[in-house]
Amino acid sequence: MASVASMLGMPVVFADNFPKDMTPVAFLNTDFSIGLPGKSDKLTVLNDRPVNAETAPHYLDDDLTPNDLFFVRNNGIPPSKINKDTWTLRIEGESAQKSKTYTLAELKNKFKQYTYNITLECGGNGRSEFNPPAKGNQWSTGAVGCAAWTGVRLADVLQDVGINRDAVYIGYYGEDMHLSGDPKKDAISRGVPIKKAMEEESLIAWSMNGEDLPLLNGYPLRLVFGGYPASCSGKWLSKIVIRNQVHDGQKMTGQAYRVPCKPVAPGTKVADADMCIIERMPVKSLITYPKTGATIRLNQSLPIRGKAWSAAKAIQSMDYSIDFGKTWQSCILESGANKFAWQKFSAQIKFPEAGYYEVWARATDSDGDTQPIILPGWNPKGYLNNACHRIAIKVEA
Ligand SMILES: Nc1nc2c(c(=O)[nH]1)N[C@H]1C(S)=C(S)[C@@H](COP(=O)(O)O)O[C@H]1N2
Ligand SMILES: [Mo]
Repeated sequence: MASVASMLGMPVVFADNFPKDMTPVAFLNTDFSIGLPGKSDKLTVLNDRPVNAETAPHYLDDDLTPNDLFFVRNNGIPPSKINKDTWTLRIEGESAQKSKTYTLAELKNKFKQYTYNITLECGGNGRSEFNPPAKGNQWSTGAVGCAAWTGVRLADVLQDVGINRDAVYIGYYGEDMHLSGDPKKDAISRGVPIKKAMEEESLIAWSMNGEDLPLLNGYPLRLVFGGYPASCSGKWLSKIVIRNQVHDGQKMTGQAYRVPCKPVAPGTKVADADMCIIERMPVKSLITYPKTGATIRLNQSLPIRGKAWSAAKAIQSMDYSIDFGKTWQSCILESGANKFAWQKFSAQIKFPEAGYYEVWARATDSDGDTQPIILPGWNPKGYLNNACHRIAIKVEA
């Protein structure tokens, strides 16, 4: 209800009475929807407190995901009343040589600007398929998108401040509010190893596809890290700490964004000490055309299109199967704009006779990692599901 109020700019008069687990009609995809600011009503809204919305595969068919179709994963309540002229980013921490504060204008003027196409995917994307189920947003396949992000290199800014030799990690802080409304609590404060922070594609970005970031994607400033869970890409960014230990902010510790260090049987309870931080998103792909359930005639061939991505240097090959994985044919695979950009694939499929088929798609990356056909390793929080995407096709005589 706090989200409804902030988005409508008016109070929800009887907010206290609203049942906890119910979604306000205003957020449902109906004719009466006020929608999410800057977002298409084609997004599937999973939750309103905090706001979480995903993109169906057939809406990810653009080369770059349009801003209004880019998924939203909030852990708290986004800031309201943002003034980008007075917004600042502070860099400090045990392993920073000094503390420094930059305005947006200073970031833009002082450092070289870069644009990279980078795929962001929530670590919990695909969670809804795990059994026994994992608590958390029941993402289907749509907590992913690829945009052209413009900003400055995080490395350049960190170097301007000065990094001590003992630096091991960076952590971020954003201006969103903890769900409890307690200003002393952070909604989320994660980070990455210093080595990742220093990579050339690691950005502090203010622009997405040539426009200001949408409010829900972190306006006016955010981090962007490809190949890592998107939870590392801090939104509404106001502070970065250079740490001499692994950052221990909100959702860095315990079981959050961690998987068992060694595989476990489904349903196993795993002690915190045996959970390891996710530092790599797995190879994955989506068929973005046609929409599942398409019907064609036997004498037609079916064009398919999609996207593939991984934390590795590149996707090396892309295959499809129409016989439930017995045989695989290769797709045409295009190269990506840069590391961490998703890559387009396509194929023309002929079917042998009329009937029900599934098209399965499987990507293999330059590290030789490939997608599993069935659900990969169960884990308590339901992360890293990179099973092959499947669509249903009816072929009529
Ligand atoms: N400040 C802040 N940064 C954040 C979050 C958040 O709730 N607050 N969510 C994280 C998570 S879990 C994900 S998956 C990505 C989602 O980015 P998007 O909403 O722009 O798609 O942002 C990350 N950065
Ligand atoms: Mo996430």
